[in-house]
Amino acid sequence: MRTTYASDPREKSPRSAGGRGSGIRGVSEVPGARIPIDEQTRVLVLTGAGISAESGLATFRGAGGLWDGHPVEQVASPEGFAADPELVWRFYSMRRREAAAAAPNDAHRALAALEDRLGDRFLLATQNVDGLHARAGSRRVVELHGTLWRSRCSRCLRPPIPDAAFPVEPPLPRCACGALLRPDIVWFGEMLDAATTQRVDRFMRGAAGAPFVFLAVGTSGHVYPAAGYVQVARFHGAQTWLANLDPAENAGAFDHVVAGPAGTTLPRLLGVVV
Ligand code: BJW
Ligand code: ZN
Repeated sequence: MRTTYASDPREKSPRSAGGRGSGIRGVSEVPGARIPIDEQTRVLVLTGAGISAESGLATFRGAGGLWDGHPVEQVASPEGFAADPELVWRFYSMRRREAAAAAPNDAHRALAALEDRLGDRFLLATQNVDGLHARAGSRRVVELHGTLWRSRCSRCLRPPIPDAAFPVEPPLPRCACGALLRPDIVWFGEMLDAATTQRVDRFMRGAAGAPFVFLAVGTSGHVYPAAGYVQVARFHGAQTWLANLDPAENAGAFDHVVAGPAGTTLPRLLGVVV
């Protein structure tokens, strides 16, 4: 049984259909919603670009998946970097500038407030690379797709270095080995860092027997493995919630779907004051 909530608690869901007991496609009209979180509940949150939209940062698929006329895969893939490193560095320098100028919003703050309450029963896995969760005060954060604020060698295995520079034209930054530096970001076709995914896996396994909530926020459910976490969480007994502006690709896999801007829906859903 899936429940869909309108963004305003007084508003009835326009997608009402089916009713109670009608299976995964069943949608009922419920006035508002609050995620049940008690003193035993463990909460795993997955965030995507949508949570930073109210901070003024663009989402990926919002502009038709294009940046400056280039498909995202062209500027966020090892093949794209090999073909045109200057173009890729221009894209990431712009992203660094925009992220540095942005400030966390109420949705980031609501998650930090929930972590304050839950401590080690909370984990935040973000696909975002902007660093806004940490700036809002979140500490138990796993950056699945890396971060804008480090660079690493495109050839050797020297450790990543903190980097907040904005290279836009040659000479592009190079490693001591002579190869080009690149943003420490997980691009399409690249493996996620094993330590980060293991931390998420461990948290899910640790939920055995305890009440467990999985909450995805501001993510279109297109990109794996993050888009599959809802299924894994469900396997581990989680009640699953999605808080998103538009219907996500994997919305059908969630028990509860809440439509609306995260800066409004999250404080209410989590019962926190921001
Ligand atoms: C709001 C809002 C508001 C707006 N409030 N909501 C299984 C099946 C098929 C393919 C694969 C698979 N497993 C792996 C793959 C391949 C690939 C993949 O998933 N491809 C799919 C596109 C089909 N995955 C990978 O390559 C990953 N690597 C991997 O799995 O390695 C092993 C492997 C490799 C190859 C084959 C098989 C296995 C790596 C993925 C790395 C993704 N990297 C990017 C770019 C770099 C980061 C950066 O530069 O920032 O990460 S892609 C891009 O998409 C970015 C994002 O983190 C990611 C997810 O996007 P997100 O966050 O969901 O954003 P949007 O824009 O899509 O959605 C925003 C949502 O917010 C919308 O729904 C709005 O409605 C909503 N919204 N305002 C609430 N105010
Ligand atoms: Zn090197």
